[in-house]
Amino acid sequence: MANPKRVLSGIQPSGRLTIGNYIGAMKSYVALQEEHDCYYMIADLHGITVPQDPEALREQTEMVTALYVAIGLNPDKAAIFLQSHVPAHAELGWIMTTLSYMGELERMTQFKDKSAGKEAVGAGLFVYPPLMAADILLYKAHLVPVGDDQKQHLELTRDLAGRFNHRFGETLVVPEPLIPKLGARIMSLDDASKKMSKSNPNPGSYIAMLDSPDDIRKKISRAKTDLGREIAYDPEEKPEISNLITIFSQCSGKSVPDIEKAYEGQGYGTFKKDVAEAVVSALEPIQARYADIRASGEIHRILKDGADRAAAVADATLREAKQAMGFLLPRR
Ligand code: AQP
Repeated sequence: MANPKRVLSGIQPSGRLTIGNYIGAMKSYVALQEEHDCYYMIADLHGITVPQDPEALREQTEMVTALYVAIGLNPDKAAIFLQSHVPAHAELGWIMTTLSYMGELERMTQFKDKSAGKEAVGAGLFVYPPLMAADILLYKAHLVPVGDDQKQHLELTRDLAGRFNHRFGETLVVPEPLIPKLGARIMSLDDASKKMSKSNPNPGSYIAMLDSPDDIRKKISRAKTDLGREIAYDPEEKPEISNLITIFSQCSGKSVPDIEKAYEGQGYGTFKKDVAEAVVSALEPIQARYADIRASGEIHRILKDGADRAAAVADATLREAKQAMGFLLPRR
């Protein structure tokens, strides 16, 4: 490793993962594991900040774990683990909550979006960002690969790390977000003003990584399109087509200008068919590997090994942080 950095990221098992999760975050996970010391968690403690059916939570947790491996993560290189298997997350999460201000948490757009129009809003949703800060800070992560929607939470994490260090002495690392240049915010297929999201009640709004080829074709053929017929990348004027161009580019490896050139003078029909085929081709090998991993029964061993490696790092940071704050530590 030339200049290895510590990397931490995670995904909530709150639904079926979408190509938004894949393009915005997971593709970077794989690229980073070759050069860096990577920790990728399944954020189950975050998942329960909105109500989850216990059976569904178990299934989705296994599904996310198997998808991590299916996209190409190597458990011998990157630690793959459940957030709930490393208790230090909850403990540093509480500490970060005590360092957070109500005003800054009230300004979080994810909290505002997820609580909008709800009569009863769980307190867990409100304190989600300090728990996310703890996830990252426990590993002294330098880099956090995330989609654009997590930028604000990363800013808060940086503020909390700085606040901690200022009050208690240099202990935590201030992390940097790693956000892809293209595909940082894949939008809903039915409304390009909203991001594609796995917990959207309309399955037509997203493409799940495990959708069948036929479902993918149907969903893309029904995806909303802008007025006109020009295939041009212009997120302001043509948000729906620009979203499809982004998906096409990220799934095929073709550049945006090459795609625009190839479809000059053609209508949306042919373009949409080709987008669908690119998505199907990108997901097919992942789906095949996914089936093998689920059948192998390897998931629990991978998670055990990952949690052991993660806990060794996380427990040491937690101990350091508590010592700096003045907690009496148990004698070893
Ligand atoms: N539409 C998206 N485009 C690009 N990146 C995305 N991510 C999520 N949606 C998109 C990125 O995926 C990672 C994991 O996200 P998460 O599961 O922790 O929660 P989220 O950001 O709230 O994603 P979802 O799919 O919308 O989940 P739900 O519906 O459960 O809230 C993050 O890096 C995120 O940026």
